[in-house]
Amino acid sequence: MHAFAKRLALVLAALLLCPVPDSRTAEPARPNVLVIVVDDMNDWTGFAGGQGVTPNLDRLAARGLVFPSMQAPATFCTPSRTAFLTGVHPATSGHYRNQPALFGMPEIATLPAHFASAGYKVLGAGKVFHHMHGYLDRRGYAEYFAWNPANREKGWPLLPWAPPAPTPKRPASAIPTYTGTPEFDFAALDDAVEDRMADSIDAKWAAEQVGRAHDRPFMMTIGFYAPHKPNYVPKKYFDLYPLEKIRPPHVPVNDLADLPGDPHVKPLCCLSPVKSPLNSGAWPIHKEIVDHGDWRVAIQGYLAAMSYADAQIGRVLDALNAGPNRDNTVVVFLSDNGYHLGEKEKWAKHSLWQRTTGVPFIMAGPGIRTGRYDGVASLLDIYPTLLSLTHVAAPAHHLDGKDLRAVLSNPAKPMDRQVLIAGNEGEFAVVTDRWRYIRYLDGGEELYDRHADPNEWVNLARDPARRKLMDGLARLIPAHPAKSKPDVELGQVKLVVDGQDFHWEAVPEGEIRASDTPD
Ligand SMILES: [Ca+2]
Ligand SMILES: [Ca+2]
Repeated sequence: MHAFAKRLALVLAALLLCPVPDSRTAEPARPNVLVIVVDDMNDWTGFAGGQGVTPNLDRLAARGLVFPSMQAPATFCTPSRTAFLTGVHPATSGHYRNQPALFGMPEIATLPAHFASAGYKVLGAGKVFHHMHGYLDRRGYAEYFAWNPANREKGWPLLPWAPPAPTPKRPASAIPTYTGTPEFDFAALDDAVEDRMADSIDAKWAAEQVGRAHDRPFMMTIGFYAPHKPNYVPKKYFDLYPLEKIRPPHVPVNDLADLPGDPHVKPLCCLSPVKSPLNSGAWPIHKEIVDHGDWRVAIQGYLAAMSYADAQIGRVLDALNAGPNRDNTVVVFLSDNGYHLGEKEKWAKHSLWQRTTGVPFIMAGPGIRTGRYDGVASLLDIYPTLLSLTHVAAPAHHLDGKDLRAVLSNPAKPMDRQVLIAGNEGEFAVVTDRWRYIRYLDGGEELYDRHADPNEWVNLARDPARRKLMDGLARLIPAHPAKSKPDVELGQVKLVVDGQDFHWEAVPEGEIRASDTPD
């Protein structure tokens, strides 16, 4: 070959190997994705104007878009997580309760699995899927950080409230002894133990990963257990909240009188099979807490854990911002559900009210405006929105959420959404920018004007003039929602543990076993 032609060929080959970005023809650069999930964090965060001391989240909020009206698609931990990780609504999948994620639909490409198949290096740590044996769907992960062998085999990477994590002698507070709810506990630990705590260890690992260069775009999913109860966190976080400065929420006398049925007799959510006093029922727990003078004490433990979670998130965000991925990483921050601290005389979550279904949510990064978007949106929207931001093609299965890309670039323009939220099987809420409509299994209804009554104190459902409005909202509730996936389907899907890895496999027809999963 002529020397010039040879050089030209070499140059052309080099150009092919290292294409020069061209706005007309080049594939758009794919940003990294960092998904940060917290457990049971409500909107008492600092950036939402609450009492929580959350400086790291506040900084993320200042450089991103905050969604004050973001809604969880379900009121329990597992279905909310399953929904955002699959893009499939509980009314489509039948995942309403805390069954292991993805039972009955192992063919669904989860967000991590789909991004892995699109070429992303997918990393994970902590509680992203729900915990417990086999709840963690490992498909797609290049690495899932789980250093404790026993917990790894159980699909629960590291328990935050059991050894080797530092814990106090339980119960540590007076509340479990009079409420009978052992999980409802809190204690200030020695500040020196912070680095030995589960969320801290996961944060350290995640920080190392997001702070260094990778050979391809990465997706990091990092989940923190805090502020889920029990709240065992270092004393310095308790010290942020002197008891005398804590302001319990206002709970109007007789707020429950306008609920359908008698909430002090029948459990909330009517035919709910959930009988835990934390979940609903006759609300004895709130009265006991107030009678014992422990309202501020119980709030203090929760807020301390919120600040501890914020500090761990800060470790990850600081590493991201100090490293090579700072300008090319989309950050998504979410909680799987909110939390009652006495509102509606209730503690914990599982209700179809704003206090449970409203979740803190921030997106930040390239292509995302700063400020706030006040319209209603759903955690289901995460999957299609991340596809849009990363130019990853859609998976084979139908996604029930909406792409929020238009909102991210122009938050002033409302989407006018109607969002469906699943409670217990057959119980739903429909939330729009203006209204919240709730319908229970026995036909009981609630209607709240979210503009005039953001605390949802005045149930308008008994006003005949609202009938047409409620009928219109009820039309979003599917006539035939998917039946709940029963736990007995354990035998249809097998958990395969392989070294540090484990995944689900469908058991071939005719080989249905009772269960491959020891307790
Ligand atoms: Ca949760
Ligand atoms: Ca009321």
